[in-house]
Amino acid sequence: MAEPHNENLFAALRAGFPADLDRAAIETETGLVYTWRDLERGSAMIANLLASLEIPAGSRIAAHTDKSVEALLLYLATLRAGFVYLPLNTAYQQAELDYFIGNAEPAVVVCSPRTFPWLSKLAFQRGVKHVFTLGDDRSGTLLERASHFPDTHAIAPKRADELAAILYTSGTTGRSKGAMLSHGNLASNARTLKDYWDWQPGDVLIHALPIFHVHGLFVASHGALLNGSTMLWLSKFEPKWVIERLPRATVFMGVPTLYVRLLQEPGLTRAACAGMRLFISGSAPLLIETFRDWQQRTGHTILERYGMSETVMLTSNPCKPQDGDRLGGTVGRALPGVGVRVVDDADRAVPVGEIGNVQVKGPNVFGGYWRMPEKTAEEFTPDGWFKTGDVGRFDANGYLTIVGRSKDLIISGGYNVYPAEIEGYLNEMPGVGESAVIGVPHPDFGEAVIAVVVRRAEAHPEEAALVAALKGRIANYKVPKRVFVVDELPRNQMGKVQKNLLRAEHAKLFGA
Ligand code: MCA
Ligand code: AMP
Repeated sequence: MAEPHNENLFAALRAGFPADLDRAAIETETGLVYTWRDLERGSAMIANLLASLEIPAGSRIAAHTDKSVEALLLYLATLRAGFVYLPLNTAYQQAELDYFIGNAEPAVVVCSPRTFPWLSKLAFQRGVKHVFTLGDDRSGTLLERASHFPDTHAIAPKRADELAAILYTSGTTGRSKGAMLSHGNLASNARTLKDYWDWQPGDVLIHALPIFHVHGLFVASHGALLNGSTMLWLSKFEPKWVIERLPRATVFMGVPTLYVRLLQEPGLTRAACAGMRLFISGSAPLLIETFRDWQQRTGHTILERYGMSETVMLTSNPCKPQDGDRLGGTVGRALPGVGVRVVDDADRAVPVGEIGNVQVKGPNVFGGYWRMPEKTAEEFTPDGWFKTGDVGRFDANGYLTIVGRSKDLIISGGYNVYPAEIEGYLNEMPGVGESAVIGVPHPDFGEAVIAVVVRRAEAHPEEAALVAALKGRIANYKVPKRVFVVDELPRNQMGKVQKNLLRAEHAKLFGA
């Protein structure tokens, strides 16, 4: 009898590896070259180690590790062993990690040797059985232990609807929700993008994004792996490193801040970009100025696309000329197989050109939030459309423009910050009565987080002290760049804080 088809995402990615496994798969900025065979063997050894732990099916493997090729191998190993990958931003601090580990209850935590002393304690207190370390220089117990295991491994059989990864996205009420993505969600989106973005046999990707969020982990890595394309792997975004690599590459993906910073480099020229095929931007709105400046400087038109942790990619500007033009200021059309509609508050489609709520449906849309059935139910319409919380409009050609958000969300340098979470921390600080956290335009980060706090009677909370106190508690990108202490917040007749007035007041804080 024929083996049932294995819908494990790793099987799909593995099928994209080239026939010659001795070719370069990944080159790092330190000059290390990993072949496809290295990815195959390395992920097998780690998968065998995970399988040997005798942890239950569906166990979460949490990774709070610096960006490295081995961290990517851990992801691939988790998939192939059939466990659930839980990536955690390295900027997260103790209180944030305590919540994620308490909520997700991973069986395994992998952390950097640097954070091991406190993170292992926190994990063991939360009932985690296994804590391994992984440094960015191939040090640590994960690789030491894995080196004793065989370098072949039969990919665990999975159905498309089985869980592959949980990505925490901050919640509107301040508590993060774990978006549950299945093997099918990720594989279908990866295949759609391979085709729509016209990945070519000789493509080479510059991988400059972190690998603990959708953009760097899924969109970028899956694209290259599925296409058998070499990745020029950067442990962090450094504009000069990217520019040095442009002549050898064909594809680059970045959040708008990366494009803004690259434009500041004199080395960004038409000649440097002559061999490039595609520049892709997403995760936050790309300013039309950046889109135009890029066209002028490089001769290339950035392809902007739109997605979410809950849905992976939803819309994209065209790649192939026959699919149409790339229109700056828009996020393009619904990807093939993905349903996107713009509706009013009663979930009725609004006419073309009118603004409404963006809702989506498709094989890429997640199954729900981890252990939050009520929250999940709230975010879907009765007929199964997911409410993105984004507000947009379609043009007559089906191009979507995101004009705002109904969710109270700030996107700073491509990272999401939920004001309610920061307000919660501020409100607990001595001398603070209440607070309002808002996003204001910022030339580098697109939006910057700032806070307006109301002092308690007789109290004199100071900006520097509040910022310092926050720095120890939350990821640095969430810490307000400025804190203003005031006597009261503007409110409407219903008593609701008028954040729009605060945004207007501080709109020019970081320049026009
Ligand atoms: C760093 N800092 C920031 C940010 N990043 N402040 C605000 N927003 C940020 N994003 C601050 C730090 O707090 C620190 O301040 C100082 O900058 C230097 O920190 P460092 O880590 O050295 O910064 P950097 O290396 O220059 O990082 C900037 C960056 C990074 C490269 C733009 O933020 C980044 O990689 N962003 C990409 C995020 C991403 O991949 N998003 C995709 C999400 P201090 O010294 O005062 O502490 S996936 C997604 O959204 C969806 C689904 C999608 O559609 O893709
Ligand atoms: P995340 O929670 O990290 O998954 O972020 C998803 C959110 O990022 C979306 O709901 C949008 O608000 C925003 N986003 C992603 N791509 C774009 C884009 N190209 N333009 C505007 N907003 C975007």
